[in-house]
Formats: sequence, structure tokens, C-alpha cells
Amino acid sequence: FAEFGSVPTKLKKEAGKTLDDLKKEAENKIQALKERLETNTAREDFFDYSLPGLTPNVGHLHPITQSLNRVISIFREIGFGIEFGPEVETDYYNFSALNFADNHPARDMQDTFFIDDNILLRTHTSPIQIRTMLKQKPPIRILAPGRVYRNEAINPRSHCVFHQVEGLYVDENVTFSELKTTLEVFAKRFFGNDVKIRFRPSFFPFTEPSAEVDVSCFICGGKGCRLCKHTGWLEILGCGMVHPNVLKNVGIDPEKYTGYAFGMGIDRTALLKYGINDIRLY
Ligand code: 2U9
Repeated sequence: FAEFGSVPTKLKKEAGKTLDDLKKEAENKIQALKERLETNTAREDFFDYSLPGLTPNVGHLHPITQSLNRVISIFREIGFGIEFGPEVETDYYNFSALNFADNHPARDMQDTFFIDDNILLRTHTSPIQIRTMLKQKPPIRILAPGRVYRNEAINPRSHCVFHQVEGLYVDENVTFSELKTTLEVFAKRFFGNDVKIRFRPSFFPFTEPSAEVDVSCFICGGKGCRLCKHTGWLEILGCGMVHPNVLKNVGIDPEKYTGYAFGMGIDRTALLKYGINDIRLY
């Protein structure tokens, strides 16, 4: 339109008509689009960008669930399956099968919630491994997570209900050095690549030899701080080679098979990891 004046006179008529046609066509298109926008909102390809978005969920998984899930996913990568079991157990699965002596102090009413002489709330998840070994043949490589109960006074560091993950690997030629490597890989994945671990000799009725495992404090890097009580180390695990008596109790030949086992309390580990200062906040 702006340059229409410079069009030679003999072409003016034709140029004018072409311009008019173009203008009408453009106006018609704009009008059609306007109408579509105003009236036809039910079309499949119509999206109303003025609608409010989906609100994200506020909240998150419980810190214990998060820790448990991380432990499980690390061991799943190494080839461990998962087994569950009842929280109400018998004396046999919780104590006798695990080589606890008849007069072992853990059997005391002070330590264990008994329902009657024989029925009790499990004090660890080890009965799960006993049940698994009774129904499966080696190789067995499982994690046993779950809630456990101990008759203890409740304070900022411990509760009478807490959570454990235990692991068990039984096969021919399973060794203590394999246990050490596995737990080192786990500790580095869970707490960070920089942590060191150390093994201290210990005693449990169900493992021999037994050890407790510390990780170097991931807050101070081992220099000593309030979290690690100025020792540079945090106790996170117990472990050992499955006691031959335990294998015998479930009908596995201890001359042919060996196994390692380990256990950790999840609640306290999650307190450390998330910097929570009172277990009762869970
Ligand atoms: C079977 C054989 C052996 C599981 C193990 C530990 C060492 C251990 C504690 C960690 C902190 C319990 O929550 S806690 O107080 N656990 O130190 N647990 S070896 O050993 C087994 C389990 C099952 C059949």
C-alpha cells in the first residue's frame, strides 16, 4: 500500500485489485481465527494456556523409608533379593534357631516383649533369614528389612520400636574378606566415596567370628566432632560369618556351605545422615 503511488499508471488498476484481494483475504483469516478462539474451545487440539498448572505434592517419604529404600537399592545392585516376615514370632525363630543359649540375657522380660512363654515381638529381623533358609537352598542372598521391638526405655537416641535391615549370603566358599569388601562398597555408596571403614572384633551368638563396623565420621571427616563424640568414627553395622550351629539348625551342611550376615539399625543411621537430634521426632 505504501508504495502504491510509484506504480506506473497503466498498471495501477491491476495492482490495486491485487492489493484489495490480499487485504480481504488477510482480514477474513484473522476474523476466522478470532471466532475459533472465542467460540470453539472444545476442539481436541485446543489448549487453554490460562488454566492453572497441576500443584506439586507437598511432603515427602518418611526419612526412615528413604534410608531403607537407599539401603535396599544399593544391595539390590549387588544381587540381593528381599524377604519379609511376621513381627510376632516364636521363641524358636527369634532365639533358639539363632544359637542363643537358654539363659541368654536377651531372653529376659527386661529386654524382650513376650506375649506368652513362647510368643514374642521379634527383637531383630533375623527370624526372616531362618524362615528363608528353611524353605530355600543355597545360594541364598537376601536382605531382611523390618520393624523390631525391644523392651527399652525411650530416650533421644533409642526407642522400643525401631527398624533394621539385615543381610545374609550363604553359598559354597563365602568368605569374611568378601563380607568386608561388600560392606565397604555399601558404606561408600551410602555415606559418600570419601568414608573409610574399620572392623572391630565383637560377639553375637549367631555369627563367629563377629565384628562391629565403624565409618569415619562424614561430618568432620574423621577429625573428631560432636556427632562422633570426638572419636572420628560412627558405629553403623554389626556383621560376621554365620555360626555353624545356625546353619545346622536349618538343615544346611556347615562343612559344605559358609555364609556371612550383617545387620544395621536404620533409625539411628537416618538420625546421623539427616542430622536429626531426637529419635522421637520420627
Ligand atoms: C542369621 C544369621 C546371622 C545378623 C547380624 C548383626 C550382626 C548386628 C545389630 C546392628 C544394630 C542389631 O539394630 S542393631 O542393634 N545387628 O550387629 N546382625 S550379624 O546376623 C544373622 C542374621 C540371621 C540366620
